[in-house]
Amino acid sequence: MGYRIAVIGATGAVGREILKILAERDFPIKEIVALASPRSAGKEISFGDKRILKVQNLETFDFKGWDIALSSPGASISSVYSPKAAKAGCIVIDNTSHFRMEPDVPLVVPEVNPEDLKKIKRNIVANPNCSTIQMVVALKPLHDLFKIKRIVVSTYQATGGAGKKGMDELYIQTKSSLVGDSISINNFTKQIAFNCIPHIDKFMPDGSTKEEWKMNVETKKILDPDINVFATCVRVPVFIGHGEAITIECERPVDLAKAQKALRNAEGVILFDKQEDGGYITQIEAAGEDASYVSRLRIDPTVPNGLGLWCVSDNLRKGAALNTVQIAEKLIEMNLISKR
Ligand code: A2P
Ligand code: 11C
Repeated sequence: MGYRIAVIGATGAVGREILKILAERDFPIKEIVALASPRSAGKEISFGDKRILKVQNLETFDFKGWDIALSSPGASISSVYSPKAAKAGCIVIDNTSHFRMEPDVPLVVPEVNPEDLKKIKRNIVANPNCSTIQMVVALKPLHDLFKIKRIVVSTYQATGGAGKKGMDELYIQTKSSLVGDSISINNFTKQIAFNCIPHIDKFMPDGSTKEEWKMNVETKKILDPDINVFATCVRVPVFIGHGEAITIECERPVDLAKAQKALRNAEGVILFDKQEDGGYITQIEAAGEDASYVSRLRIDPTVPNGLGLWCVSDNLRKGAALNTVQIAEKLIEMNLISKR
């Protein structure tokens, strides 16, 4: 017994991770289908250790009778196919930026705002941006204690955030530069191998980027509309795992010991903060793991009630695929979806 699950964008970096996580967590599946572009139709991809799925063409797929679609094909494709699946009665958990800020679409991180799932109206739930997810998971316990009013964050984001093609570009450029071949730039605006690029997503009229804008508006929708976020988002030559240097200013006095205790007890967070050489978590260690890791927690004495921390997480897992699967699990747990 279980659900009929469609994975949209199954051949991509996030889609493959979704298949892996569904198998790992023994998600209750009655039937599963992998969907991608016509280019991939007929290709075989693995699901768990034992099963192979034949990829089907999203464009011609009929969602009638399917219970849940876990969707990561990019925003423009989602804008067409997520409403189509939702209209056919399938609950879509959409991983793209397309629906996130629509008022009748819940934007959910299960450890932070699961109750928002009750507001589901159009059969669509949005999964937040990866850089927002790991930050709100880490900050929720601190917000409950001290009431955050402002966040300043600088991100160190992996190329995996730009999909498989982003990781391929880092690999190819690194190899080319080590053997002295010419470097070609296709997916980023500058060379990413041995470099950092302070630009993710398109530019907005105020000079910020859409990735930075997303961190502000999504945090407001998920955690608290009164919190203001000033973000600087940077692409770094890492395959998987986003790092974030976060500073918060709070309304109430900050107590370091209370903050440590709350983070130790928080769902989805691992506090690893030895305040010694190597006593912190980096991207390499977070890759393949589920938690939002917090290290370098310390008082910021330059503002009233300030606290600084380093947060790192696997952007393809908690930042995307895992959060998507956890939303599906929460919908089931909260009886918001029924088995056919
Ligand atoms: P495909 O592999 O057939 O192009 P990533 O973010 O890693 O680049 O992955 C994007 C995912 O979205 C892939 O599975 C890709 O499938 C899928 N995709 C891209 N364009 C389309 C489309 N026009 N219709 C359906 N799926 C698409
Ligand atoms: C990146 N955060 O690292 C982006 C990827 O809004 O879903 C996810 C974009 C999004 O490039």
